Formats: sequence, structure tokens, C-alpha cells
Amino acid sequence: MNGQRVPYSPGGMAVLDSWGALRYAANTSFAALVYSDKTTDTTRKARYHDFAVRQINYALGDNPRNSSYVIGFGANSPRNPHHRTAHGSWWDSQTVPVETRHTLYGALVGGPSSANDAYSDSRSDYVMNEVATDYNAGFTSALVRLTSEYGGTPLANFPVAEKPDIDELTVETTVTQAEPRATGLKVMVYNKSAFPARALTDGKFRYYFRPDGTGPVQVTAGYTQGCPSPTTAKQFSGDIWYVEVDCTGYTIAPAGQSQHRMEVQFKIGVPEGGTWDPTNDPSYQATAGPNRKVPLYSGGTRVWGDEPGPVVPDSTAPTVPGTPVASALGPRTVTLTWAPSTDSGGSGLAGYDVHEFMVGNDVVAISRVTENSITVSTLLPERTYEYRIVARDGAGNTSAASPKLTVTTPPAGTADTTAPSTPGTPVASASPPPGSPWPGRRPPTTSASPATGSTGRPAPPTRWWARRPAPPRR
Ligand SMILES: [Ca+2]
Ligand SMILES: [Ca+2]
Repeated sequence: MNGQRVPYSPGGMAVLDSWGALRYAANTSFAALVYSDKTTDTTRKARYHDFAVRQINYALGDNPRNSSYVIGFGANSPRNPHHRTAHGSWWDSQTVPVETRHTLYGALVGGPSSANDAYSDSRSDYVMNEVATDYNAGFTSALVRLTSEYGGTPLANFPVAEKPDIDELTVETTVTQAEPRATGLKVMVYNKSAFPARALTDGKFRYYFRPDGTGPVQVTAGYTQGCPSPTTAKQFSGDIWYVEVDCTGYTIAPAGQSQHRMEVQFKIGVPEGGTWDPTNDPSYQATAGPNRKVPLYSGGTRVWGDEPGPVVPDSTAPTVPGTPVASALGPRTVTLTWAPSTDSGGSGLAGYDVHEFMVGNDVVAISRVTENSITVSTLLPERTYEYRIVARDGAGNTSAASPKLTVTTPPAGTADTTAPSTPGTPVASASPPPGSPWPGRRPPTTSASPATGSTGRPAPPTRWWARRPAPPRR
């Protein structure tokens, strides 16, 4: 052309222009093959044919870099074409993410931009890494012609199905306020989809929590980027509740820095005087970041994260209490203390049943307490008593009985030397007062009277009696 030849690189590439140089080599190759097949000039037939074979072989990897310039084919093929969809950015940015997310199979890149066989696999170098239909048009046609001459077989298992490189739809949480009676939250929904890229227009997420205490729960709306911040909570199952944020009608799409995410803030808590503990909340995560415990939905389909599991009943009994130890033993009283039990399974330790058996009797008195001690004030002097402790949890599971403690009360008068006060003068009457079970027998003492008497001592524990099982006969 104008007396000048097209420059050739040392490796044999015809470099007509810097931008997309392989496109010209490939398209010219196709034209050369057509001419070669038409001409009867055997010299020119061979020259044009061999030019085309040389250029196509160069593009496929027969070059000083021993590298293919066809994406997804051959050795060391390009990974970072200047191609938006293959890159899969959710940020509308050439640099986010760093790695190209899709393999753009079969695309011919521009290749070396000078007759020096040098190349850089860089997305930002679009001179070397542009791809386009006019790049592939002549190239593909030349491949068809050469396949008819040299043969070739399709790749097995092509194309390999792609899998998303990351979780495309996610939720991140940040605890913005950790207050005694409330938790402030910033929740971000992200759409980084590229398999394929798609808009989320009916997103919803749920934040699960477990109210503490019996008071009302307050949900306070906060800043929102778009979809409404919540104001109410709903019961999920058992003692688990949730706050739902419904973004239906709001588009969250991988189209830019603000477009690909949705920020919603809110606060959940209780009024003054209430009890609040976030650590038992299923969705609570103290550290900011992706939070699978806040499930995200598209319409009715869960697309990220997990709902709380079903409430598993507590079937695990508490551990066996320690052997009770007696103190302050008097003719009619004793204080017992024991090593406490622990409980697993979720319902928690509820308390203890103190089993009291007076030797020579066949009745077991059972007292129910919540702490690991009891003061018994219903004893008789000079009797022997046996005590065992059974622990209970909130689901009603009971432990095995503790080892037995035996105590014998001292004679009356050994400790208490103060006589009762003088009774009042007896008054005669003709019949028992109305409602009295007397005469006949004493009223059944199935529950002790809550006598918070003049001593100011607390009411005694709940107490009842049971028949002691007879020992097995031999
Ligand atoms: Ca809670
Ligand atoms: Ca338990």
C-alpha cells in the first residue's frame, strides 16, 4: 500500500493498526482464503493460503508468547477483555470486582498493538483487549474454511455450566445502637447478581428476635434509602418474633454504587422498665458484616440466609444436685444447702424439689424452692429425717435424686428456752363457727399457710405430702 508493506512482528503477526490488530489479520485471512480457493495461479494460491494459516495459527497460540488470543481456548488465553457483561460489575466500574466473572468463550481480543508480539491482559487496556463482532466475523469464517481442510472436533462438555462466583444476593447488618432496652440496626441488602444480572424488585427481609420479659415491644423506624422502615413486629413461632422490611416496588439492581444496595435502619426494644437482651435473638450479630441469620426473599422465595430452626423441645434433665448439707439444726428446724444443678436443652433450671422423709413414717413431704437452699421449720424433736434433692427445668424434666442426707433433731428445749405467751381466757360456745371442718379432724395441710408472721420471715415454700412407696417384697 503506497509502496509500504504491512509491518510483521518477529513472531509473524501482520500488524496493520494498533487498535484491535488481530481483527485485521483475521479478516484479511478470510479474504485471502477465499481468493486462494478461487485463483488458478498456483504461486498466489499457496502464498495467500499460507498467509491465512500463519495469521490464524498466531491468534490460536503459535506465537512467541505461546498464548491464545481467543478467550476460553488454548493455552494462557486472555481473562480480562474490555467487556461489561463478562466483567459483571455491580458498581458500574471497570475495577470492581477485580476478577472477570464470566468466560467470554470464543471472543478474539485485539492482541499485540505493535509489531513486537507484546501483550498485556488488562481490562483497562482496551486497545489490546477490546472484543467485538467485527473482530470475530472474519476470524470465525476463516476457522470454518480451515476446519474443512484440517479437520477438528468440538470440545467435549462444552460449554461447562457456570456457577455464581459469589453469593449474588446478600444481607449485611450493623448494630448501630446497643442500648440497655433497645438495639439499633442498619441493614443493607446487596444485589451483585451476574448469573445472570437481574433486578430485585420484590425483595423482603426479616429480622428475628426473642422478646424478653412480658412487656410490649417497640419498633422504631429509622433512615431508609427507599423501602419503608418497619414499625411493627409479628410473631413467628413460640417466643420468636420478627420485623419484616418489604422492598416490593423498589429496584435493587447491579447497576451502580447506590443502585445495587438498599439501606434500611430501625430500632427494636422495650419501654422504660422493660427487659431487653439481644444476645438470645436469632438474627442478632454483634459484628458488622454479612448475616445469614437475616433471610432475604424475592417474593415468596427465600434467596439468602436461614430462618430460625423449629423450636426444639427441651428433653434434657438438669444435672443431679449435690448432697444437701445441714446447718442451724434445732429441735424443729434445719437449714439445707446443696451444690446447684445446671440445665441444658433450652428451658433452663426452674428449681428444686426437696424430698423429706421422717424415719418411722411412710409419708414424703416435698417442698418446692427456686434457690439451692431451704429452711425447714416443721420438724419434731428427737426424730430422724432423710433429705434428697431433685432438680427441675422449665420443661418439667427432673433430675435423679441427690445422695441422701440424714439428720436427727435434738430434744425439745435444747435450743429454744423461751415459753410461749399465755393464751387468752377460753370462751364457751354452742357450736363450731360456720365453715369450720371441726369437729372431726384437722384440716388437710396440703399447702402451708403463708404466715408472714410477726417475725417478718418470708413465707415458707410450697409444700405437699405423698405416700412413700413401699419397699419391694422379697
Ligand atoms: Ca431478646
Ligand atoms: Ca433441660
